[in-house]
Amino acid sequence: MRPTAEPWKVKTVEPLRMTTRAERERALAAAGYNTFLLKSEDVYIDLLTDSGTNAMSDRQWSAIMAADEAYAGARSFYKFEEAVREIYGFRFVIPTHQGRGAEHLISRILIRPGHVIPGNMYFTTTRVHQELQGGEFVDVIIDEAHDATFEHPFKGDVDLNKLTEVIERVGPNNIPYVNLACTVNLAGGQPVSMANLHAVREVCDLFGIRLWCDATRAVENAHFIKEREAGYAHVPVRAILREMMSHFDGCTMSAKKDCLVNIGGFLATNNREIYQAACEEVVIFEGMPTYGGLSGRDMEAIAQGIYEMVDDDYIAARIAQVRYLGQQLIDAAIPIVRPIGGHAVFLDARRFLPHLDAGEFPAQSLAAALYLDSGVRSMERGVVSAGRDAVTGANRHCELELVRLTIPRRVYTDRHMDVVAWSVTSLFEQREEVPGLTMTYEPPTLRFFTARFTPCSTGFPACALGGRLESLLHTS
Ligand code: PM9
Repeated sequence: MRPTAEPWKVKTVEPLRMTTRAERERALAAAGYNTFLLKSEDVYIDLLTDSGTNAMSDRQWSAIMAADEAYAGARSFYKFEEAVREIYGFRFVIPTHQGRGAEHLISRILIRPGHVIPGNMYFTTTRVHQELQGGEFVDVIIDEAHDATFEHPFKGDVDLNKLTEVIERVGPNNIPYVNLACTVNLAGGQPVSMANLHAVREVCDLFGIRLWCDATRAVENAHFIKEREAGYAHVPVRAILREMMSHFDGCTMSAKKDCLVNIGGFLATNNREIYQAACEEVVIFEGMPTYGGLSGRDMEAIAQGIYEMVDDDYIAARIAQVRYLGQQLIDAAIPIVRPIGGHAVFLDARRFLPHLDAGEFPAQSLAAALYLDSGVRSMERGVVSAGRDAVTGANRHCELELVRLTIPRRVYTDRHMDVVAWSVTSLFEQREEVPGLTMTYEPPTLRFFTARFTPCSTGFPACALGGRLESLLHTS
């Protein structure tokens, strides 16, 4: 097959520090076996997240130099607003410091105690803001999304029967909006089809319910529609994104992902009343409606990033790199979530470490073992991330117990992906030796960020795992 490569070249590099196995052991223990608590200088390849870890283009850096840092009405805000209007198609735009800032605003504006918010699988920050307002998230994603092995082109789709059942059970007046994420992060970066968006909109219209979008990775979703949905093969991603967004009353957005920047977010809508309410709320929690917690340079970088993200060649290369890593793991018979998603490859920790039970946090343990082996940082997306039920306090049941290898945009080369694939594969060969973990500190909310653990029983074997980063780097 004719090879393709990224439509960009490297202009600036950031040196990475190589660590020894002993250094990584110390760093991991100091971090309480939680990869979130590692220092980045102790990490070789950082696949913790694609959030705010993007490499910006020379055009974004130039735009930063031209930023207007006025407290109110800055020129940079109007550029940002224009970019969101043009590419997403929403008229009213409010910047926020990041995605959860926008989630906070929409939850405060629309959710009242007793409300139910149907959505296509939970996301950690989204659900916590819904619950803080007294709402309850209800999952209406198709069943296939909870099965890591099931191949389905649009695993982010809503099950219309589930949605209708929830609406009829609690009554449309108790549903402030339906919230759809495109793509679905915790299902493995899986997309929603245009046909499903259309059908969900019809159900919402039938019952007079608003439809809201978590547009955090909607460009990746648009690319999957282009690849997989009949009639879209020759439609530019930019047009697909606009068509997707035309189904929604508004969106929350973490610009730290699709928009190719390091910080920022926004709330955008066509609804004047919601916009007005958001203007009133944003000044309390974020800042003036023309900066919302961002500097002028942040808004400049986002505006430019918004135009770059819908370049068909760029987004195709971005998805191809994720697939490049995922395919190597499939070829090595490593259990991963299928099909390979948009922003990450997800290891299925339950099948990777079948000797550990749920109480031993297999995904957390696998993430720790991978770091020890090669300095690759990943993220648990399983029972720790799912947290506890807001009412009963019990650990939430979680079908998927995953480790996310998240690929930052325009940052790593395919050679880095080779190192990751090699490390995961060698770990798989010694998987019986990976021990479980016990939680020693649990914060009350979003526990995955700061929880601490210790190895059960014997701990991580000193020799069997690891020492590999050194041999990888010093042998040809
Ligand atoms: N996602 C991620 O690594 C950041 C940290 S984990 C809480 O995947 C969706 C679909 C997200 C997301 C963040 C947010 C919140 C909303 N929706 O991190 O506040 O994936 O900008 O966005 C993370 P912010």
